[in-house]
Amino acid sequence: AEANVGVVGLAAMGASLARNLARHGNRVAVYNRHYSRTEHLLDDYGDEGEFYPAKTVKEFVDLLERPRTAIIMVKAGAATDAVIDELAEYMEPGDIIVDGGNSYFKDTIRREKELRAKGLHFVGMGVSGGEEGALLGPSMMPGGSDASWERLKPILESIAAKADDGEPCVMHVGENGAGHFVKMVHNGIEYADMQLIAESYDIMRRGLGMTPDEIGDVFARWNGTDLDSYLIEITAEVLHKKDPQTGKPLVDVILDHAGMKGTGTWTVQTALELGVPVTGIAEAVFARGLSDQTALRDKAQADPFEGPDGHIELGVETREAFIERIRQALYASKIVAYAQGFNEISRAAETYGWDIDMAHLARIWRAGCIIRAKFLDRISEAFEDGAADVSLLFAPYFKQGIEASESDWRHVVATTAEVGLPAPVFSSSLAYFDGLRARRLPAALIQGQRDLFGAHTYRRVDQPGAWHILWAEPGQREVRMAD
Ligand code: NBP
Repeated sequence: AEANVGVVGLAAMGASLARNLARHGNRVAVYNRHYSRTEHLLDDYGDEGEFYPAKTVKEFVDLLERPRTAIIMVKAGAATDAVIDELAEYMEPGDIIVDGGNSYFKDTIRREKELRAKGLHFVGMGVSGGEEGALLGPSMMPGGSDASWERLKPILESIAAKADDGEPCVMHVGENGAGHFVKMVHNGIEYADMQLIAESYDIMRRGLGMTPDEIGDVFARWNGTDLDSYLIEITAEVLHKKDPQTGKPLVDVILDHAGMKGTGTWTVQTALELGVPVTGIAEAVFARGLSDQTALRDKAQADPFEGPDGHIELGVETREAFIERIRQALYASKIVAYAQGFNEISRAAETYGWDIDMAHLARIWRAGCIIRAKFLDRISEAFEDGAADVSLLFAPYFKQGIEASESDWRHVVATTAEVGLPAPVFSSSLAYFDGLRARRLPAALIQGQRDLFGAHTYRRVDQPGAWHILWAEPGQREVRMAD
């Protein structure tokens, strides 16, 4: 046995991760179902470090020092199960299998249980940062036993992205599915963040009639504010890019249908199961869905509805002043989206018995991953203080931020509604915020309706117990149904 770690699956992600491991002094066994990928890796990058190629799974397992550590980077779902089964056949108690793919966390919980019964450690690890991150330093979120973390820690810390203060962007998130869960929510937050940026762009483009270049300049400037983040930075780059074929702004020749691979949908489905409102993420997923409803959108063009055309009349206000309002609206909505995402993680931690250090989690998203942003430092501080225990929105830094942005946020949402520009995450985030602020919600009326049509009972503000009106009886008496 020569290798201290192995990688199975050498497509974009696995090959990059294997190279990253080898570049950091690891002796890396590599295996891929089709050997050609293994050959390519060795031909092109074999001199970057010590690689040990294997043609079969058995050969791969034999190459690993005991106790063995194998990282799987294959397509999520059935392919991952197939690879795990093959590895488990040759591995021995105490060995570690790490799944670094985008697996659904419930699959991870199941697999961990099955492999634990065989004495193997199974670690579900979220890996963020795409191909470049995997090569140069990803943010990694492993979930599994303490014993497996102890052995993985030095290997993973050596290849992780480093935050500005030098801290490696990897932590032991919790047991079994915890790592894949937080990676899923990370992606959900990413959806909301991207949609908010897209809405800001649309307001400037269609609402204010600005060019992609001008808007790119605005985003580049915003990157020097509280919004400083990778996504804002790449937005400026995309908006400044010209189409190599026509010379037009690239954004104008890209078809306006957004794709998705499923983690956003999982985030929302899971939030519904857990009963946590993640309105920002949900609206972002639905906005991508609407963009891809070809028949519906074609029909709306062929048979258009009357209505305003999206143009914003500024009146006495300068364009610069309105752009600043958009920035404030983006910032406030972004805080709401992050707060909701962290709420989903807290609820899952309670439900699945994970002990997740939220302050640390925010810190490992500061580099390597797609949602890396300056304000994650602030999020981390908020959780450290305990100020964000109920919601990030109550941590003084964010509470003050939202209050300072609030009037601009309302103005932008009201204006977009008036001129007919869709801003689903801006507006739903504001509705969530106002729902939170309300002393009384119309939920009381809903309980009344539910009691009338389904005898679902209601609770009273002044007395304990569950109450019901005998709606169909003469006199419509109120009865106490239970305590
Ligand atoms: P893909 O998701 O495209 O998967 C391709 C790999 O899976 C190849 O190595 C392929 O082997 C292998 N594979 C398949 Br498909 N079926 C298999 C089977 N039944 N048995 C053995 N191997 C099988 O690769 P990727 O884009 O590198 O992503 C890898 C994982 O990382 C995925 O779970 C992905 O969701 C996740 N991820 C991707 C990104 C990203 O930016 N791309 C970011 C973060 C996480 P073959 O070569 O023999 O066909």
